[in-house]
Amino acid sequence: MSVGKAQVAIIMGSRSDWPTMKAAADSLDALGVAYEAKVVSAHRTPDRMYDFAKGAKAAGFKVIIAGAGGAAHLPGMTASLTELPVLGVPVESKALKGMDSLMSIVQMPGGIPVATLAIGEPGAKNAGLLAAQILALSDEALAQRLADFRARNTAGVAETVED
Ligand code: RP5
Repeated sequence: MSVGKAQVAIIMGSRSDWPTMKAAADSLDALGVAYEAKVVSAHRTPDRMYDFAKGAKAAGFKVIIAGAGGAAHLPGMTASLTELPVLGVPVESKALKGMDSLMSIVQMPGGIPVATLAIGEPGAKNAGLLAAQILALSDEALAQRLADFRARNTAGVAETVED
């Protein structure tokens, strides 16, 4: 975990979501953004979810990344309890391969937005990057690290198909 005061909270419905959500943490680590990761379940620990979401802004968080699978209420419920931006990551479920998670998170009725990413690890990775981009709007050093990160990505793409 990055040192410093966490500006990003990564919450997830179960410990079983961590192998997916770790990709968000890895993105933030790569960009030197401090985060805090915790398990907060909308249906198993509703009081913890309420307390976390209500206190998130005062705790100094600027962005919340929320991952959940199945009937994935966590991102939407969290978004309903805070004005901080919530980035939702649909965790891949066994039964429906994450389509249930995706539809649960993306189909928010108008009024309470959740910015929904792709299913699984790519979504978690991008959630970390998107959180960093949001923070970079008011952090020039981070904006530069993001620009360097993208430049490295670009430089790593070969144009030829063979070595
Ligand atoms: C959701 O149920 C979690 O977000 C997780 O993706 C899914 C399964 O949870 P476990 O049964 O593995 O704890 O609440």
